[in-house]
Amino acid sequence: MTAATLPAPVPIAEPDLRAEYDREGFVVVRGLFDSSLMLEASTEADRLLTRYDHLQSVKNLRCRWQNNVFTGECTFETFDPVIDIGPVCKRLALHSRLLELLAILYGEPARLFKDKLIYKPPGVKGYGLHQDWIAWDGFPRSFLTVLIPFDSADRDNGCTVVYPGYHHSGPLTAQDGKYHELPADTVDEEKAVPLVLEPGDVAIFGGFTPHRSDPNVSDRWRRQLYLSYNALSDGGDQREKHYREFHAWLREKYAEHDKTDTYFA
Ligand SMILES: O=C(O)CCC(=O)C(=O)O
Repeated sequence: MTAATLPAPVPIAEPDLRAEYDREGFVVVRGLFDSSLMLEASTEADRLLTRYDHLQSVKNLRCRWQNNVFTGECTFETFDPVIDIGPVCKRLALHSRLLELLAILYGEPARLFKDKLIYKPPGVKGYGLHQDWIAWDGFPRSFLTVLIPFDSADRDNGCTVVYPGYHHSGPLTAQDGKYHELPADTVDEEKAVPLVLEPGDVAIFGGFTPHRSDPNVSDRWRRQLYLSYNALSDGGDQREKHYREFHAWLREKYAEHDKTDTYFA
């Protein structure tokens, strides 16, 4: 497809979108990115797995692992961060259409805070109910996350599920700087919104929006880029500081389990 034949940009009704995000704690925008860019992203995700297989170690702080719910096998799941090894992921993170969308939601420019590529292969476990905001000194209250699917995401392959409205209550667990899962009865399951997405779509949810995901019980992967941002006036550029703090926090957590030979590469 040539640039001339690309579909017209999806019209974004600014006041409506911002009002919806403020009210619900999340929004979905369909067709933000064209199929050729999403194909490039998909190809890069595959290439990263083979090109950087030497990085896939349980000692490497860049990598996250999850158990396979059928076999129990500890399985590579995530690169966090990813934009320093994935130029297409970086282009997506800084893409003008995405930054324009975020500026509508914030009413000011956004700054990239964190970036991870979750592969979620078949069989891999999901995530318990939680909010992303964590009570670390200066952690931005404007934190939000953009989901960019590289594969179709649905209930069977364990799409992320959000619970609208609860973000108005702010943090729902102790503000002690630790990660806490939320008890399941914190939310009304009837309000669950599965983020069923196609490549090109994006979903955006705030740091106080409870969310979770089921295991991937399909035979398909659910590769998805998770990009987090803060509003410019809420701390400016903090990505480097965030990863310094995040690595220190991970090292402490691993040391509690006598794992002290970790590194970042
Ligand atoms: O993979 C998912 O669906 C959710 C991931 C998530 O919530 C997280 O990384 O904090």
